[in-house]
Amino acid sequence: MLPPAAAVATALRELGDHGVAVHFLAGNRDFLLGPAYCEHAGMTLLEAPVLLELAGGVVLLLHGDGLCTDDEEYQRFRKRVRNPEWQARMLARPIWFRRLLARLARALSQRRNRNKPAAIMDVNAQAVEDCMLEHGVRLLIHGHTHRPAIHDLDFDGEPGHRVVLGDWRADKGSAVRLDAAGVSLLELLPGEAGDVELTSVDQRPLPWSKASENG
Ligand SMILES: [Mn+2]
Repeated sequence: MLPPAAAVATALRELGDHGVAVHFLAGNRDFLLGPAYCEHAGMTLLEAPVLLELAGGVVLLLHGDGLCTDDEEYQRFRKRVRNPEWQARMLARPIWFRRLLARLARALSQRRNRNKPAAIMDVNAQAVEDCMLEHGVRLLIHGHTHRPAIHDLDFDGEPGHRVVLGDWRADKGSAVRLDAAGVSLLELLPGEAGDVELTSVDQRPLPWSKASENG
């Protein structure tokens, strides 16, 4: 049997071979995943922030952890591990050492997070607004917080949305669909025929479309 990382790479490559363009945007746990693995998996490595031109507008993609600015302890950790020098030092260590360190960091973070109020672990509203204004976007898609929803925002009378993807479990996935009709938050559930059922759990017209005006 292949080790998990190789099995995932093989599955992603198969998906790519079926004509699905696969892109990877690092989060708070997989930030050491680099170009070699992406090439192996046949996917394109993205650098945050990602600005996508879609359906006549611009969408900002982020993992979301950088927006949780109330969690100062985590933001200090994030700054440290996103530093290229720290990453080079870490990648020079043997794999067993990195695995051990990752397990330790995960256990420590779980223990700390148990004592953190839920609001601290969510995105900070001001950080969201600042970030969207900085990039000149009215649609932001992120994950990380495991609170799937579409939030409505207001930019001087113009509508905006923050779409939050849910986490993936063995029995449930989360996705966002964006087309001319709007932006939809989808739930993926296993279907009876071994396929996948897509259900739209929330949707909005695109914030730059006529349909969303005065709405
Ligand atoms: Mn995350």
